[in-house]
Amino acid sequence: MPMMVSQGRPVVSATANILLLGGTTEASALARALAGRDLAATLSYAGRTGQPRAQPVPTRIGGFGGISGLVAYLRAEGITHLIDATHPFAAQMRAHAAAAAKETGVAHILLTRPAWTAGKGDRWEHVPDIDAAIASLAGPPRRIMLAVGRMHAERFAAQGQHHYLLRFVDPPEVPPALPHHTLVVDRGPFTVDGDTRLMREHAIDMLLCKNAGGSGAAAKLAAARRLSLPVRMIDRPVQPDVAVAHDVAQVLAWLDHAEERGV
Ligand code: 3Y8
Ligand code: NAP
Repeated sequence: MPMMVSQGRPVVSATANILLLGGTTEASALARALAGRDLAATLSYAGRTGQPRAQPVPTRIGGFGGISGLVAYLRAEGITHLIDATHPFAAQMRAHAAAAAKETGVAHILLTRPAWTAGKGDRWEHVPDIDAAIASLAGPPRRIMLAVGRMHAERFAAQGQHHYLLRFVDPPEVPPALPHHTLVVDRGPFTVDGDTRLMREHAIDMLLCKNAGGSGAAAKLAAARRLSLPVRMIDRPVQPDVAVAHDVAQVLAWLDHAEERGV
């Protein structure tokens, strides 16, 4: 397979074999870029959703079996570059990827979008994690849009006095054990008009969400600003101390330089 060249520099060689940890808008954008370069790349999903978005590169679905399972996968598949494009709250996967890359010496980079920051007209209150978010809801009943997905929703039963508007990607097998809730089943990316309409229809008086960053989940923040609603913002977990890229172009440049460095 010929070595591809652009602007006179060798780009990553055709012998590269990339594992892309996915589940985000950025991962899908990178997969499209890699498919356009005819590189060997596999996008990996955890298997959290019923029908994950189809990808232009081969995909695999399911956990690896901890750090050791990922180490074994990297070695068995001859992975040369590990690109972690998981969500900022996928803290365990990110920690496992950093550890497995260190153990195997596989070139590794974290592709993550910058955190959101409050702008003009925003009414944000930051909390450090989900537990603090739950504790911060003590008080008289409110109507809260709980845009944190399915995995942690039921923990908010500790503050069962509120009416929660939930949004899940897939319909749950059993209704969530929250005494007062309305469930919407929808997958992002969402729109500002759609989220504004949703918040109005359900007379929402607070938005509670994770600081996911990126564009795919940002509509609700603009909707809250438009409606002058308070936002309870859950800050991100600490990310591993590894090389970081904030967009696809930076990852592609890293791939080329990683190749030039012979890793
Ligand atoms: C399985 C893959 C793409 C990626 C799209 C992004 C945007 C739309 C917005 C709200 C917030 C939330 C949630 C959300 C968004 C993107 C991105 C993002 C938030 C899919 C996907 C998988 C998941 C997993 C899912 C979690 C849940 C979180 C819903 C696919 C659609 C709340 C995070 O039911 C479940 O078990 C869902 C679990 C982890 C968080 C949670 O705790 O429930 N994402 N989301 C991935 C896998 O299996 O590896 O199905 O196609 C991907 C996307 N969801 O390619 O276009 O880039 O972030 N995902 C949050 O940010 O707060 C919704 O409702 O406003
Ligand atoms: P997590 O808590 O950090 O990871 C838990 C375990 O799930 C990991 O140890 C690993 O299992 C498996 N896993 C996670 N991501 C994987 C991937 N991309 N490919 C293969 N296995 C994976 O992860 P999470 O927060 O549940 O997120 C799961 C997926 O949803 C990720 O792809 C993430 O990008 C996406 N997502 C998450 C959020 C969120 O809010 N957390 C939002 C949007 C998208 P093993 O230990 O068995 O290897």
